[in-house]
Amino acid sequence: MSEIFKGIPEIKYEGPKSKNELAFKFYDADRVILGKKMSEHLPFAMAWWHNLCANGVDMFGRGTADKSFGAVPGTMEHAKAKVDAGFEFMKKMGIKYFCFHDVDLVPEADDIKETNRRLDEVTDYMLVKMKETGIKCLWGTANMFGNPRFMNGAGSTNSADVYAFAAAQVKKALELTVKLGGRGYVFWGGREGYETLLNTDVKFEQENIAYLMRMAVDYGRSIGFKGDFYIEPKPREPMTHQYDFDAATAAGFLRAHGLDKDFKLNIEANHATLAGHTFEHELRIAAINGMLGSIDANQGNPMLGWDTDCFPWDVVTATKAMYEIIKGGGLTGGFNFDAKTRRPSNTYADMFKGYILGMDTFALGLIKAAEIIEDGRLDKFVEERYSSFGSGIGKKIADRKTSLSELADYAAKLGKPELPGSGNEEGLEEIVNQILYS
Ligand code: XUL
Ligand code: CO
Repeated sequence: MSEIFKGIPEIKYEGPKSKNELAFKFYDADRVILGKKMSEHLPFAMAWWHNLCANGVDMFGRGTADKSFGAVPGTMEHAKAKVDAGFEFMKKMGIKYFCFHDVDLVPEADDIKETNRRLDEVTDYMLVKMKETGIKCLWGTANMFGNPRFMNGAGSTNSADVYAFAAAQVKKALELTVKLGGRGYVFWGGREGYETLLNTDVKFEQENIAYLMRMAVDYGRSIGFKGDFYIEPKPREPMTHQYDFDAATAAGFLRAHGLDKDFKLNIEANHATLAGHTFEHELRIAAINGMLGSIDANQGNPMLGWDTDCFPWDVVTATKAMYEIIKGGGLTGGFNFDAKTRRPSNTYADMFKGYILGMDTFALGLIKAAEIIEDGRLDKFVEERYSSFGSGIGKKIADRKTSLSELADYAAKLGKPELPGSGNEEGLEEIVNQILYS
């Protein structure tokens, strides 16, 4: 097999002063931060769909990037060329994981039996490459939104036949994930949502989605899948109302349907901002629910109201995110770059630059988050902020050892409480800036 990304070397760490665009300035895989190597804190993954399939096509024009990798698109030869390209790319980047949808791997045939045969063939080839390189699978998923049959959803469809097809795809994608040793299995809502209540039975649709997930857990466990299942929340796009709106909604859904032991969340930055939240908010909500699973690392464009899947370059957000992840006990998954280069960034070198940017951004975020934690001033402030719950009536509340009557008597004796103290937001932001920029 000949080299595909000719002229692009293995990407090395050269340090913050380097002017080499094809080098890391901050991601130094073996550097130890808070007792762990950077590469262990940051298990980065390549998204098969954006990196190897997306060619820049949008609703106004054709693709700008050539992702044929020397083969004719739509053929099995092309499917294998993508494998060659993907493994060469990951090796040169020092990326240890990949994520995939079933239909990212092979052209879908009219008959599902033939699609599955193609999937078997390509994953045999991938396994060889995985053995050669030591690269692993972070998670797999089934694309249950692209094909027209899913126009009304998959688990939430009005058609029993389409539901059966969705189930068949989940079954196969789970088998492939197990075959490739994947750490996780993702359900992104796809078209699981609705456009208008005038034609929709929301309760029935949500219960059907939960049943599909339950069957997936039962089948997955029966074939030896030991990893986590993930819901990837998103509030809108493609449907006007997506059922997995945000982390809190997804956590509630999982609990309501008894799925919370097997599922965690895959939090995507751009989905968080579409929901009107920050990335760090979604991570905190996942963490406090015991559902901090995996990350789809990207960012939105604040000028645009849709899912732009930009490579992450906002270091402040990455710092806040890494702060939440470390404080939340880390991920069971990793950092999948669900991100694509901009349409005019259409060269092979741009593919590498996108990942260098994303990896350096999270490396900086990790370095700075560790400094904030080691500095300790934020923690100390928060601890003091709630200190009234450490003794007296506050301790009784914290220990759940009081009652409305006792609290009412206490309040009556007090007459009037003092104001609860400054939140010191500006002071804390100054501390974060001081650590970020010194
Ligand atoms: C769509 C999205 C998906 C999922 C996997 O917004 O994020 O790519 O990550 O289906
Ligand atoms: Co995603």
